[in-house]
Amino acid sequence: MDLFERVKQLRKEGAKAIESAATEKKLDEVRVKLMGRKGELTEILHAMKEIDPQHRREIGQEVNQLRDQFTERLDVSKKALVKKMVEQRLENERLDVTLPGRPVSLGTKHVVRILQDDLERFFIGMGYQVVQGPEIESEHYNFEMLNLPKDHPARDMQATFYIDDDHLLRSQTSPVQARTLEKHDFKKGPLKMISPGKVYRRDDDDATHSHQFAQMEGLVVDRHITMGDLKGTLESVAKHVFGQDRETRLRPSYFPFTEPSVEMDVSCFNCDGKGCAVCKYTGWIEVLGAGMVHPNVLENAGIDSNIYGGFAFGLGLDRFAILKYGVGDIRDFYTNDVRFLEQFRQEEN
Ligand code: FA5
Repeated sequence: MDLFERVKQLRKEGAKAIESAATEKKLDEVRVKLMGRKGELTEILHAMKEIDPQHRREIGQEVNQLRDQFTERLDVSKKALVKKMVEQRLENERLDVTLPGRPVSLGTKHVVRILQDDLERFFIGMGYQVVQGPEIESEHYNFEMLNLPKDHPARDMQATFYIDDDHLLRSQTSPVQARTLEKHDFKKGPLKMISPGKVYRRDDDDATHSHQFAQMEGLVVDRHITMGDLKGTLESVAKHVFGQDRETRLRPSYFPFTEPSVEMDVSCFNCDGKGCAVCKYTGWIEVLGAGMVHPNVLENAGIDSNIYGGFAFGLGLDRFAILKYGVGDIRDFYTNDVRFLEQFRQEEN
């Protein structure tokens, strides 16, 4: 085929190839094929050496013209492809800002925490301060300061999780009593405090016992505090939490750090006091221990027990929650089934 024919054919084929390149990559391949160093136009230029000078000029003009033409078409095609790509991306990534947002599901407070917050407000309203104590406690505060010397048999009831010989996960919130008594300055007024928090025991877990649970300690020390003050306080707490109708009773008990000591029971929510498996067929569920602060506890903290006296109580927040909400098993508080926990959303305050 003579060179004129090749140019003519290349003009046709080149235009078609440029037109049908659907992507920028394909278009670039076409460019290289037509105009690259080893491309078809270059080949024609090389072949021009072999023809006579008169035709060479003519062909040269045609080839130049064709190169200009290809350059322009490639340019136009590239612009069109880029525009198409941008439009397509804009379309794909279109954001409808008018769509309603996805709802964020909010967690709820844990039911024991809800009760704790409620009781804190109740006691703050009666002039109590809220005090925190450590969960890893020394034997000194967990036992000794509370009138439980080493080898005292009552320690066995609370044999618990030891960290080392002198430290344990506190078995009760009562050590906060001792810590606060040591620091309190009675010249500034009486001591009225509560201390909520987690405690740990080697208890056999059942419907009303867990190896970890929450207590709220209470302590009032001043001159002339009587058992009547204790009884009135406990009854008003019980009425506040359980309403006027649920029955309560105080029963004599023993704690080394109070004398006399009592325990308060609330009538069983499950059987209304008739007796069932939840209350171990007694009709009552124990919710707190309490009593008049033992003189030794005051003296251990450097307070003259001839002048000052007081009452203390330690209530089980989980037990309160069980009774208030009719929960069949304390373990439901700790297995973290959100369906269980969400039921108390409306109690949140
Ligand atoms: C005490 O822990 C004393 N520190 C309470 C106290 C404080 C008495 C101040 C006097 C003065 P007790 O071991 O009875 O006492 O526990 C108190 C309350 O914690 C119980 O009434 C009960 O409501 C709760 N409780 C006890 N053991 C468990 C358990 N294993 N699981 C859940 N709640 C418990």
